[in-house]
Amino acid sequence: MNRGKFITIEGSEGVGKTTQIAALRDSLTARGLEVIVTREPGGTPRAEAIRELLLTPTDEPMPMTCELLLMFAARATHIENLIRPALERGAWVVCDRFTDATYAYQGDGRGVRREEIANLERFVQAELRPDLTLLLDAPIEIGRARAQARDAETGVSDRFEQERREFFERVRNSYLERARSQPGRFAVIDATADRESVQHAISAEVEIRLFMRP
Ligand code: Z5A
Repeated sequence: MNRGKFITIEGSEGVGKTTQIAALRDSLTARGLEVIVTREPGGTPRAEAIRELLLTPTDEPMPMTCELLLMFAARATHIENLIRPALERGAWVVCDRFTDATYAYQGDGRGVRREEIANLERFVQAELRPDLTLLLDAPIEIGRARAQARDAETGVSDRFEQERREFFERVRNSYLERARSQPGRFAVIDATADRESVQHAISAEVEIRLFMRP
C-alpha cells in the first residue's frame, strides 16, 4: 500500500481556505481516493478541546509560550491519532492549516523565535511534513472583509480575529517568505479571484505537482 499524500491549505484569515477545501475533497474523491479533511488546531476530540482553549476570548491573558505549546499539543494528538494512520493506510489528508501557521502566527506574528518552533516541529512531527502546501494569498483588507461579513451572519469572532491589522500583515509576509524559500512544496494561489477561478488554480497545482510528477 502506497502512503497517501498530505496537503495543507494556508493563508491569513478569510482568504477562502474552508470554502476551497470542500471542492478539493470532491475532486480527489471523484478519482477514487479516500480523502480525510481535517483542520488545525483541532481534528480529533482532544485537539478540538484544545482549539476551544486557544480560540475562545477570556479575561486571562494567554502568554505566547502557552499559545505555542497548546498548538503543538493539539498537533501531537492530531498527528498520532488521525493524520499518520490515515496516510499509512493510503488515504489522502487535506488539512486546513498546519505548522506553517505556527511559523506565521506564533513566529512572525507574536515574535517566537523560529528555532524554538523548529525544535518543537522536529520533536512532535519527526519526519512528517506536507507534500504540498497551497497558500491562498490576498491583501489583508480582502480577507478581513470576507471574514467580517461571514462573522456578522454567525455572530462569532475568535481571539485571533481581534488582533490588529499589523499583526495580519506580518502573518501574510511570513507566509509569502516561507513560500519563496520552499518553492518545491508551496504553491501560491491568488485568492482575490472569484471562488471558481481559485478552485481551478488549486486543481491545476494539485494535478501538476501530485499527479503528473507524484
Ligand atoms: N493558528 C495559529 O495561530 N497557529 C497555528 O499553528 C494554527 C492556527 C494551526 C484558526 O482559526 C486560528 O488559529 C487562525 C490562526 C490560528 N486564526 N486566524 N486568523 P479558524 O480555523 O477559525 O479560521 P481561519 O483558519 O483563520 O480561517 P477563516 O477566517 O475561517 O477563513 P477561511 O477559511 O480562509 O475562509 P472561508 O470561511 O472559506 O471564507 C470566508 C468568507 O469569504 C465566507 O463567507 C466565504 O463564502 C467567502 N469567500 C470565500 N472565497 C471567496 C471568494 N473567492 N470570493 C468571495 N468570497 C469568498
